[in-house]
Amino acid sequence: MFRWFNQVAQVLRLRPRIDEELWEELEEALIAGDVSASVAFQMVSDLRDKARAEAWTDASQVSTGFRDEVARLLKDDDPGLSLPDTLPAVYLLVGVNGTGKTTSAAKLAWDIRQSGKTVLLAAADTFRAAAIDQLEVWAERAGVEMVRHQPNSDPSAVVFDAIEAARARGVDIVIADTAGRLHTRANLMQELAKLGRVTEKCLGRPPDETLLVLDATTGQNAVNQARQFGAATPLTGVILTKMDGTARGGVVLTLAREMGIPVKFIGIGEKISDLRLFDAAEYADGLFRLDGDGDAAPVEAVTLEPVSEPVVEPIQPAETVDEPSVETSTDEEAKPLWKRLFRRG
Ligand SMILES: Nc1nc2c(ncn2[C@@H]2O[C@H](COP(=O)(O)OP(=O)(O)OP(=O)(O)O)[C@@H](O)[C@H]2O)c(=O)[nH]1
Ligand SMILES: [Mg+2]
Repeated sequence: MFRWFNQVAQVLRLRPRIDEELWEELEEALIAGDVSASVAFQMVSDLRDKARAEAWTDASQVSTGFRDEVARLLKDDDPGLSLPDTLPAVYLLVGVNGTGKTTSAAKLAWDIRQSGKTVLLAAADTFRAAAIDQLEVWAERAGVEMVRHQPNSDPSAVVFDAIEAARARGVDIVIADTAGRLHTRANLMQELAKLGRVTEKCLGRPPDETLLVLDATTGQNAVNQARQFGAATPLTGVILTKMDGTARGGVVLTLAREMGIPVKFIGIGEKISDLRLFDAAEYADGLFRLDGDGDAAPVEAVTLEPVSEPVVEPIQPAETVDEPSVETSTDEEAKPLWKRLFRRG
C-alpha cells in the first residue's frame, strides 16, 4: 500500500554508514514519496542533529530514529469521529472534483451503520442531478436514508433539512456529500464557508467533523488543497482516498507536520467496505520494513485492519455497541475497528 516506503528502506539498507550521502538520499526518497520538500528537509535536519548529539554510528539508528519521529508526529491517542452528546452529529465531506467524496460518504455511512448507529445522507451536491442520483444508489447500498432537494438548490438548505429530519426521526448522524469544487474558485469556497455557518446555526455548534477528501495519487497538490479548504472552513481531518493505486502516501507526513490535520481514514478501493481507519503506528512501522533477503517488504505486507467486517447484517442497536458480541477477546487492540470509529472523549 505505501509503495514509497520501499525507496526509503532501500536508502537505509544500501547505505550502512552515516554520511552526507545518506542524508541526501533519505531526503530525496522522502520527496519522491510525496513528502513536501520543506518537511523532508526539516525532518532530515532534525534527525541529523540528533545523530550528531547522540553520536549514532550506523544507519539502523537512523531508521529507528526516523520511525520514532514519524510515530510521534502522527500520534493520536483518541482517533476517530467526534460524537457529541447532543445528536445528531453532523459530518461534512468536502474536496475538489473527483477525489471520492460521494463514495467516502457512502462508505462512512455503511461503517457507521455497522457500529449500530443510524445515519442520514444529505445530498448537498446539488450542482448536477446525476450527483444526487449517484448518492441515492450508494444510500441504497449502504442501507441508509437520504435527504434530497431539486438540482441547483442551495446545498445549505439540504443540510439544514437533513438535520431537522434527523432530529424528527431520532437519527444519530448526518453525513453531507458536497459538490466537488476547485480550491481556487473563490465563490465556491464562499459557498463552503456558508455551509459551515448554516450547519453551526442549526446545530448550535460547528459541524462535528469537516473532513477534507483528498486523492492520494495527486501527491503534493493535495497539500495545496488542504491549505485552501482550511482557509475557507475549519477542517477536522482528512480522508485520503485511492491508496490502493500508485499513491505514495508521504503526504500524510506533510499534512500532519505542516498543517496539523490528521488523516483519519484511507480509501483503498471502490467498494463500500473499502474504508480503513488510518493506523499511525502501522504507517510508522511500515516505513523501514525489509524482507529477509533485504528487499523491501511487498506492499501487501502492510495490512490495515478493516473498519468493519464486510457483512451488513445483523445491525446492532446503538445501546449494545460496546458489548463484546462479535469476538471473545477483551484486548482493546483486537476489537474490530468499527468499534473505534468514534472518539471516546
Ligand atoms: N481505487 C479507488 N477508487 C476510488 C476510491 N474512492 C473513490 N474512488 C473512485 O473515484 C471516482 C470518483 O469518486 P466519487 O466518490 O464520485 O468522487 P467525488 O469526490 O464525489 O466526485 P465529484 O462529486 O464529481 O466531485 C469513482 O470512480 C470512485 O469509484 C478509492 O479509495 N480507491
Ligand atoms: Mg460526488
